[in-house]
Formats: sequence, C-alpha cells, structure tokens
Amino acid sequence: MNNAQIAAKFELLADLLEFQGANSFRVRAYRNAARTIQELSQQISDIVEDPGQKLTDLEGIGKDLAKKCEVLVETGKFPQLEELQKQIPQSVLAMLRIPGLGPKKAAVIYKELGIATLEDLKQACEDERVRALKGFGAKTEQMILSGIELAATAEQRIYWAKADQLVSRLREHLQSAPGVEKIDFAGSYRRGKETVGDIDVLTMADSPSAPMDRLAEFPEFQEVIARGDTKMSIRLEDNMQVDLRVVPGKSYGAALQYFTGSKEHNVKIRGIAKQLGLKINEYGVFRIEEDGSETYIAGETEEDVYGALDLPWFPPELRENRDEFKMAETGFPKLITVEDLVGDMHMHTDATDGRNTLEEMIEASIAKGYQYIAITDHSKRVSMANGLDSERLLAQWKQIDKLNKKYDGKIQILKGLECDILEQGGMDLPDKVLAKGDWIIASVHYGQNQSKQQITDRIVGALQNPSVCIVAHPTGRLINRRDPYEVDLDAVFQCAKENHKFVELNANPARLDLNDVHCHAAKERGIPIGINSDGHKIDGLDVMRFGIVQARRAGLTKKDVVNTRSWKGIQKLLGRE
Ligand code: DGT
Ligand code: CA
Ligand code: CA
Ligand code: ZN
Repeated sequence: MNNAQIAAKFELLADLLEFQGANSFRVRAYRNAARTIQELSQQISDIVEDPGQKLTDLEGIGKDLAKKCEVLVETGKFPQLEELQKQIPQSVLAMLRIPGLGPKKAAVIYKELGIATLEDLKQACEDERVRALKGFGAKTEQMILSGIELAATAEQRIYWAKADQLVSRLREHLQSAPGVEKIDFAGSYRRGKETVGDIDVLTMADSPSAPMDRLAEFPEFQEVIARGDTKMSIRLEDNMQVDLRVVPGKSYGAALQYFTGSKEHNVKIRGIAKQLGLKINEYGVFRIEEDGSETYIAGETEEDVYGALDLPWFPPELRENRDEFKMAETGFPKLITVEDLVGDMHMHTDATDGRNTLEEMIEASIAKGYQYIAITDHSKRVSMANGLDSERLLAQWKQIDKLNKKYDGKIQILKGLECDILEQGGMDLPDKVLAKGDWIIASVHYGQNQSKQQITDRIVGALQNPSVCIVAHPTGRLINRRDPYEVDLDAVFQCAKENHKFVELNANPARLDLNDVHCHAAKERGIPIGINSDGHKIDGLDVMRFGIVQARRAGLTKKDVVNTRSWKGIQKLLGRE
C-alpha cells in the first residue's frame, strides 16, 4: 500500500467522522496526518519495515496514528474505517464530494431530509426543500445543484494520473501470474483521456484461468462482477472496475485495437473495412468470400490490423474520430514527448504558497536537465498565498540575478511572476515593475463567476499588456471539482495571435487546462502552447508527463510548444528582439 492510498484512507476517515459530528480536533488530526503522509518522500511501508526508523518521528503522527499505519501496511486492514463505512451508506460519500457542501452540511441533509443519494438530493434541491434547512439558503441550494453533476462524474471517473498509478500496480501484480506472456492496458487509459471510467486489461497467457485467478488476488480487490471463460470484471475497494480479457496470439492485435477504442474511432474503422469487402472485430480482420464464408487475414499486431485496411498505425491518443483519418492520409505528425521539453516556465516557491525554497526548486530543475526555468510566484492579490508585492518581487528578482551567477552554465533562471488579473480588469502589479521581468504569466483566480464578456475582456486586456507573455490555465476548470469559468476562447486566441502571445497547457492532473480540444484549436491558429508544471514543491515538477499526454491528444508536435525552444527562441516568438 503506497502513501497516496494510506492518505486517502485517513482523509476518508476524517470525512466520515466529521459527517458523524465527531470532535473537530480528532477530525483535524486525521486530516493533518493524511497531508503529512501524502507529501512524504519516503514510503510509510518502508518506515514500518525499517527497525531504525519510527513513524512517531513524523510530524502529526502520534502513537495511535502510527499503530493504525502499521496495521494498515501489515494487514491491509483499517478496522475503525471499516466500522464507520458499515454505519454510513456508501452513497453518502458522493454527497461529501459536492463542491461547497462538505461533511457537516451533508450530515444535516442526511438527518433532516433522510437523503443519501445524489439523485434524491437533486430532486430535493429542485423542490426547494434544501433551502428551508437551517444554515442553508437559496444560494447554497443552487450551488449544491450545480455541484451534483460534478460529484456524480467524480464518483465514476478518476484522473488519468491516478489511473496510471493503478495500472502500474496491476501490471506488476498480473505479471507474476504463471504463463502470462503479454499484458497491455487498453481503453481510455491508453488513449490518455483526462479521466478514466474503468480499466481495460488485455493479456496473452497459456491458460486463461491463470491471469483471472491472479486478478482476484489483487490487494485492492473487492468483488467479482462477472467471470467467463476468457473475460472477467472485478470491482476494486474504491469502486473502480477492471475488465480483464485473455486473448490468443492470433487475435491479440485485433483485441488491442478493438478495446483501445474509442468506440467512435472503431465505428469508422468498421465502415472502412466494409468498403474493402472486409470485416473487423476483436478477433481479427476477415475477408468475406463469395460464398459468404470468412477468411482470417490479420490480427496478431495492431500494425497488421490497420495495415489490412490500408491504414497506418494510429497513435492511441488520436483515436477519437476527430480528424485522425484525415491526418492519416498525409501521415501523422511526430507527436511531442516529455524529452522534448527543455524548460519549465511556471513554478512557485515558499516565498508564496510553494513548499520549497527558490534554491531547492532550482536544484531540482537542474536534476531534471532543464536549460532554463521561470520562477513565477503569485502576486499580492492572492493574499491567501502570501502573494508578492512589488518590493518583495523585486527583491526576489535581485536574488535570482545572484543565483544566475552561482548556477551559470548549469541552468538559466528567468525572473517571472504569476500576476493576477484583477476583478475589475488590469494587472495586480504596476507596468513599470512587470517590465523588469523576463516572463510574466497572467492568471484569473478571482471573480470567476463574472459574465463571459467580463472575464474575456480581463484576459484579452492582460494579453495586450506588453510585459505579459502567456495566460495560465485559461479556463480555470478543476477536473471533477470545478467547472470552467465562462470565457470566449476564440477572442482570447485572436488576441494572443495578434500580440504574439502564448496560452498555457497546465500539466497539473487536476487542471490539464487548456484541454485537448482547445490546445488543438490553438495549434490550428498558430498560437504556441506552453506546457508547464505549476509546481508548488519539488515533486510537483514531475507532472509534466501528464501535460504531454494531453498535448499528444491535441496532436501537438515539438514545434507547437513554447518550452521546447531555447529562451532566445522564445523571445523571438514574443517579437522581443
Ligand atoms: P471509459 O472506460 O468510460 O473511460 O472509456 P473506454 O473508451 O475505455 O470505454 P470502455 O471501457 O467501455 O470500452 C473500451 C473500449 O472497447 C472502447 O473504447 C471501445 C471498445 N468497445 C466497448 N464496447 C463497445 C461497443 O459496444 N462497440 C464498439 N464498437 N466498441 C466497443
Ligand atoms: Ca475503460
Ligand atoms: Ca471497460
Ligand atoms: Zn501557478
């Protein structure tokens, strides 16, 4: 059990306790423990197994919590949590995840209205029964109503980054089943979709029962949904479903192609096959003979399958029936890879809401092999993050001048800022200060409920500021948690184009903003896209690969992206020479 999983259990315990109205100190203790564990660089399981180390040495982990961790690591059990889960209906958990609702309010709804499902809650909101509760009102009711949809999908779909961790654990687990020759993960995971609904696994094995038996022994296994001769579906403890299929070599490529999808891509493929007098399914490609019989002609590899239809192999990220069939005619672009990135131009330090010092962020970036980075702490409007005023910003830039000497030849550090675009429009810090920086990012953090016109005007105004280079996370969405604000991206792109400015693809797995469709649109308009980590700590720099997955789905190549170029090259794009 890894730290993220342990932390999730403590977080859940805190939610359930709070829902029950437990002492707030206790609740907070579990939340703090969850955070500590989440951010720990060492694995809890390693500490438990190491006689030279003690869990109680960790901040916020007392004897009681340490004991719980030990039991969890050694037995996979968490009796207190399991007991609570028996008392509180599973469906209530979805209610806890509605943005702005939280365990306390959810408890009131549960107790006063007897509501335990999202569906009933939606009905109650529509009937205006929720606003009548003490501590609620029409506004809260409206907020709950709009949050229900988000919470409902959050119940069903996990972030790609989380699916990726699960896939690693499953791969490792299944590999050890006897006679397993191949394992591949298909479906939306393979296509790199930002959220994944279930995990589709394909295996090739001597005997189909071996991988299926092994799957039932997966530590996170909860129950078998269905099991046949060659396929099996299970549910995991966190409710995620895993579909396993055992496929013979002759059909392996055909099955991989079929179960990678998307459904829409496959519908198109079947149409193309039909026109050629062929039939394609998960078993292979077949020629339809005059007597109506079918002859197998391909199926071992995906290349064979596509080849039999006179098509090139399609990168999985492009299989959405958007414009990949048109692209196939002229050959696919060489999609960007994480190695193409030579810098990271959005990160924070402990001067604002980051966890690491300036030098720690620099050292970590050197270790990543970057040519340059931009330090982009928040501006003063973000008071919760201790945003920088002009004086503190200029002091930081002075410090960066010094550090550039110290790290000369190792990395170049750009003097940056993530400058808030004020609610009334305009930048948070004076132009004459911004003009002294190398790389100014503009962001909307406040006033996200404004009208489309207002928000668009703010962003367009920022992009017209000569010092601003790029707009960060341009739609403000948080996947499964917050809808994008209203913004006319067409107008934003138009303005970026005219002013030689850039747009960001924020690589944080909760943001991935701009999304694939928007990035593709920006590329078509000839607007360079900056892929940045927005790291708030050293580990936060590692999210770049999630941005790359999204970028590939957008069909981006090295030349479409800002930070694949030298800093000199970027300045040229900005028209600064
Ligand atoms: P998800 O799980 O909702 O994130 O999305 P997918 O794309 O992984 O969908 P899933 O797991 O239902 O099925 C995996 C792939 O299998 C899907 O992308 C295409 C293929 N597939 C499944 N059912 C059908 C079907 O009824 N017709 C066709 N043409 N393909 C299907
Ligand atoms: Ca799936
Ligand atoms: Ca599936
Ligand atoms: Zn940021």
